[in-house]
Amino acid sequence: CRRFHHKVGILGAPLSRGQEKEGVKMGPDALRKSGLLTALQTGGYNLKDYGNLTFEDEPKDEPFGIVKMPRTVGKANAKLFEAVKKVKADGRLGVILGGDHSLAIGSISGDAACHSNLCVVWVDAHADINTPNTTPSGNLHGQPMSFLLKELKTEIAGVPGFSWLEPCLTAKDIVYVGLRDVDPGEKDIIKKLGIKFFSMTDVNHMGIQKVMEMINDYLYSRVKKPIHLSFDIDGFDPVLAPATGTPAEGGLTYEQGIFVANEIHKTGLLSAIDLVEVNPSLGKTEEEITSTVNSGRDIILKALGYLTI
Ligand code: EXY
Ligand code: MN
Ligand code: MN
Ligand code: MN
Repeated sequence: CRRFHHKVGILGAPLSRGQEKEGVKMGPDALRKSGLLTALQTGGYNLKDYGNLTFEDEPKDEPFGIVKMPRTVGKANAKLFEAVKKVKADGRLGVILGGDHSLAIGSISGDAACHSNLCVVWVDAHADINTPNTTPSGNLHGQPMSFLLKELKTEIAGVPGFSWLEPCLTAKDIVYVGLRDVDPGEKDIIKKLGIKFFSMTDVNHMGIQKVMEMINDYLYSRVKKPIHLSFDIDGFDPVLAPATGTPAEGGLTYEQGIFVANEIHKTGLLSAIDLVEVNPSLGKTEEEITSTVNSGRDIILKALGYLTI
């Protein structure tokens, strides 16, 4: 165990305009209040809190096609990109508290600016790979992957607010875990680009241990590469994590999620983690909120090796 080797940087990113439910702005503070930072301090981590970024709505942010709030989401991501670059330049493992999943555009780009060979493990019920042309909702939190992939660069050309962005990943650098609500257009893209994925059906059939072994072989067993873990709380089953904007039945159990985080910790290659889509205002009871927030907190702690022997 290398519990004490990590220098960690916490960064709140209350980005919410990638979807339409206000409460996701409260995700970072809810995660902070869960005892995340205290646990890490007590655990002996060298911790720096970079605070929460603030994001403003851009005036006259007209839709691009049906894509909503492109300038606002683009500018917020440009700010996050710079902030994550700073955390990485400080030599710290980045912990990005969301916020909706569109923040992965800035977060992963910032991480990749420091690590040109970055790979990504994306835990989610959704593939978030719609393009501005395939999106059924116009919500940018369903599209971040298409903004990050070099293969899809032409698909995102001209979206206002993103002129700063240069796609940093290729299709072979990413793996999905937990998929169960994927749009037809997304399935086509995943197939065409040959993106590796483990749906919930795969997890149920082969077991999470086998899935993580295969991810290990596929992504980083031959050449060691830094890992960005982008963890959408809706990857978990809604029984466990109901306080989120787009819940989907039949998700990961607590133990399966924690297993994923622990396996990634064990590689020693974690560079940054996003914990996104916690929306405290969508919990129907205090218990629903606590269960959602604490599950997210535990993913972060486990990915950082907290209390791991
Ligand atoms: N695929 C749907 C869309 O593009 O609108 C739903 C996306 C939900 C995205 C959530 C956060 O992962
Ligand atoms: Mn450890
Ligand atoms: Mn997502
Ligand atoms: Mn999702």
